[in-house]
Amino acid sequence: TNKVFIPEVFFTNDCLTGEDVVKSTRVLGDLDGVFQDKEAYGKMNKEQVVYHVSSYLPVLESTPGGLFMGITTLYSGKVGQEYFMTKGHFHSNSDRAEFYWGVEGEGFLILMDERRNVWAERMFPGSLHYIPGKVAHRVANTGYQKLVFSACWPSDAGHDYATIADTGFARRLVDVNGVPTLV
Ligand code: M6P
Ligand code: ZN
Repeated sequence: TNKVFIPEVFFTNDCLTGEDVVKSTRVLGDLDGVFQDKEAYGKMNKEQVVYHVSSYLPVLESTPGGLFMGITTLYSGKVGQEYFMTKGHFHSNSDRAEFYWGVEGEGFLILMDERRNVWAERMFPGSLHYIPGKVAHRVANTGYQKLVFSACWPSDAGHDYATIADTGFARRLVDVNGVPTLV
């Protein structure tokens, strides 16, 4: 089905922009350096949409004690043998935790702790994932349809993309003879 969960929003935020819902899109060109296979990446259309995020922000960013909610739609695809995935991040306030839960489609949540241990949890409609503080997180779509997942995180968590940009994840999720495998 093509049903995507769109919440009815029962809050009015005090955000400076006056927007309750902030939508953002990441195209392939925004993910330079994210995928292993530079040659395959180089040949692909950089305008191709990899994922959309709708963020529900009832309070200002960095407010202590509040919560944010997001819905990410990650399309199916690969760069070389590596599945389309989100950029991934630690939190700027590194001890802040987060929930992810699967809504539609299938994939894996890839997690990495500060000692660079990496593991993955299968995502599917109804799967629930607790991401402890100090654990980097990214999602890969291993299916043939879009993967939709939701997230809830503290409004003072922030995104630390720099650590991942510098050193990446210690393992990658790739298609090995049709089987998603962490290598
Ligand atoms: C989830 C949340 C958001 C995040 C989004 C995309 O909705 O964790 O905070 O922005 O996924 O992930 P990323 O920021 O790593 O691209
Ligand atoms: Zn997060």
